[in-house]
Amino acid sequence: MHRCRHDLSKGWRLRQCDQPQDWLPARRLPTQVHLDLLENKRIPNPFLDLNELAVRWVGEKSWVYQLRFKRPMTDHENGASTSDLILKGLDTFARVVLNGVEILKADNMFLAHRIDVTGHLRDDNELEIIFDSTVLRGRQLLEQHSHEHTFYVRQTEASRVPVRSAQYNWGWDWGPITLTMGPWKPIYIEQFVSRIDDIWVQYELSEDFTTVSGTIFVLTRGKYTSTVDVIMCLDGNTCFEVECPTNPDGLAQAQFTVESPQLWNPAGYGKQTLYTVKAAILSLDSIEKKIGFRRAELVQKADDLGRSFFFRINGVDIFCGGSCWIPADSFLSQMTTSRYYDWMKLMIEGRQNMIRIWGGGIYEDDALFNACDELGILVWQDFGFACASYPTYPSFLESVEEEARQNIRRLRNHPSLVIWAGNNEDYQVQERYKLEYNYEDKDPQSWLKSTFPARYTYEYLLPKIVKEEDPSAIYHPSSPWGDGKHTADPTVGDKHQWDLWHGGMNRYQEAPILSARFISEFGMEAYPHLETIQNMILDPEQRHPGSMMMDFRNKAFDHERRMITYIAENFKIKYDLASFTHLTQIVQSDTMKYAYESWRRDWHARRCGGVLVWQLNDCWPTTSWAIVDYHLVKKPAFYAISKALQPVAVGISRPYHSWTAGHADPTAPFRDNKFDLWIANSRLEELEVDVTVRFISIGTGKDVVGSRHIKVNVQANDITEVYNKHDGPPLDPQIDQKKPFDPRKYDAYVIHATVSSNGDTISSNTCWPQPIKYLDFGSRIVRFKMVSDTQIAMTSDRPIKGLVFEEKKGMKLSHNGFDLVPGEQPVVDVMGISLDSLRYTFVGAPEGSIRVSLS
Ligand code: BMA
Repeated sequence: MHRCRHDLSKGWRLRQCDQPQDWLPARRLPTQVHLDLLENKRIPNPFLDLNELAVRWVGEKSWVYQLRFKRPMTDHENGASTSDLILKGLDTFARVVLNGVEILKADNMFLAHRIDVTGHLRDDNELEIIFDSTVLRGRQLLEQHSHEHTFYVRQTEASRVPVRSAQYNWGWDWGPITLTMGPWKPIYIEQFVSRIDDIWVQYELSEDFTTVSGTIFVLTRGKYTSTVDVIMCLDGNTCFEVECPTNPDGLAQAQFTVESPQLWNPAGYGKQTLYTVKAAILSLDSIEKKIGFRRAELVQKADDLGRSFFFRINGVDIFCGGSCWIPADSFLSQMTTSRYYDWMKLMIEGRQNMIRIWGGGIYEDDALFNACDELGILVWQDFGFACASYPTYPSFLESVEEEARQNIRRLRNHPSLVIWAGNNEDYQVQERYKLEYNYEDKDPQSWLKSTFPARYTYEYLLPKIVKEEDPSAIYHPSSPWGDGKHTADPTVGDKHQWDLWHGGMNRYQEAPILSARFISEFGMEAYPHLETIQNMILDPEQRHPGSMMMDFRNKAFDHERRMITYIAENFKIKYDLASFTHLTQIVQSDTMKYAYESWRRDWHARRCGGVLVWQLNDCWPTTSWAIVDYHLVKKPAFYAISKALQPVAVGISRPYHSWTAGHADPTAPFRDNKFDLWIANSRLEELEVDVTVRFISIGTGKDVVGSRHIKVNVQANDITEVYNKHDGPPLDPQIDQKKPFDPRKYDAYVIHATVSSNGDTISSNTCWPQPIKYLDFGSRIVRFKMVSDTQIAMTSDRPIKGLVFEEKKGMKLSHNGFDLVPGEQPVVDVMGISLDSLRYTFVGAPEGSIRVSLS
């Protein structure tokens, strides 16, 4: 009898534990309590208005899910000797009772469970799962363990810290307090005589990549498993096949060698070849998985700055331009394979090649990793700890160990997974609260006795488990982390650069001095587009900046001060919803432009190995640092990153002059005509290009001098500096310090560069004098021309800053967030909306939302 699966996803009901009669039908599994209550109209939609508050009570109750089902088939009928109940994930404190007998007590959301229920099944069965409140149980655990550990915590209450559950459920500075519960992953019964428990591969590529050799491991359970058939194939062609004996533990180890293997490469560096490995036991069971061969290295080599931190894949140094990822839904059981694929495809569309799965969420779903394998996205996965001082009492560590082993085993075949990090920002908690930490002390047992015992987890336990389960995996103790140095140290390891927005609240124009060896977080908040705002706040009276509902939905500390400061420093403030939305979005996209361009420039000599924005996505409709909102609607920042990550990208910068520091001279930025120009190239070949530089008056739109042309030999996988502190044309002659300065009469220019190769423009860029608010944007309009049913061209006879089309769910643009200059005519592909329904605005436009008029 072949292994068979009996689905238990339908027919469940649930009730509050203290309401014995009040059964409600449950959704099809997977599900969580809030979703079932919503479906039964017992709670309002937590994603609307202030409803998060109206559903908080749900998380403080206990709930029971119940299913009655017939015996799937008798052992006698199907010849199976064993029936296992599989629970892929329970959120979080759960007692599982089958026919009145407790068969499992669970307390870790990240674990899957397999229970032999052969002796428990009857003709008519009743399965009950009782979920306890995570927050109440968390508070009890705090009390129980407070004598042995101080639960320091950043972000919401400490009761999350002793609970092995996705930490963002307690609320985060971008997400609501949901405190979910329920069977968040599938549940089913498996019947078998024998089964294959797992198949995985350890391999090594020869130095020159011409041979791959290694071992395919197959773990079997049950009877008749003395041998297994093991096969590896590519596109249906078998490249390795063997019948392999198992050892007394049921483990088979098949050594293999494949000549001239096709490699798995990150997107943009070749194909993402995936081989299939299969194992079969007679006709009783078979299993197959995908595997990709690649060599991944994290290069941390001493250099004149400190130590490098960059990834080398298949011998090629890869600049990692990407994003940090949070759980894509506050109610994770709603996530589907297609939603994961849509998100990852969007990464590729935005030219991003690395995603960091942040530790306050989950060990992500197989679907996300499958998509990354297929698309060539490198994955950085944090272990599930964030922003706290975690305990190390024995039952906690046992649970952590089990969770780590299970998840490494689940994910270790994915070629996309290139690094595990111990946690998110827990060493910052150690620093903030001055917890004991002596880098020179290398005795893990002594760490356990310190006031920062979690060091044991991150520097001893997890690396040991990673080594045992996946010996070739790369492990990094934390994000951020650099050899035990202060987490803010820019010379080693990765860094979370929060002196933008948080911390020092530096201006984004200062990005060049905020560089580090690898920026694994930095960000800037922006509103989502208007449609998303309208759909999350029903009362039109509440749809304005600073309303109670707008403030409530932005969970970041001091958000209004920070946001308004960045806008006020750079733009004339307009406070109506449409204009303000636009300004927040331009602040965010300009921040991305400055950051990605200047930090990518530091790829030269590998001074900076990568930049990951905080954050790609949202878990509900909100205002946050996300560059794409909950509904997958992109903010202009998404496109700014995409442009900065073009394979060949020209960058221009002007010297930074502070304009509000004490006695700063506000005319200085306009008297300084110096500029830098460089070309970043991620291609592996040199390239000869033509560069044209124009200097265009912002007031008149005319070129103030003739353009400059230069041929440049662009270095492979490097940065080519073209101009350094180069003189642009003299600025407006009236800028003479001996005469009074009249801002109204004065004009400035944008520097515009295009790079072309064989006559095709491959990159362009516009550099504005800063701050934008000092510039006069009077009398300018944008003309739109229909090029085809789905294409629109734009022109203007004066420079335009930050033209943004309003985006909506289901609509797709090839680019958004434009700086226009006279003489250029960018064309945008538009899908999912008719061209004449498009609305837009730009900096200094008469209105915050203008309808496109086509000629
Ligand atoms: C980082 C993250 C998150 C947080 C973000 C924004 O440090 O790791 O904890 O959401 O900052 O404050």
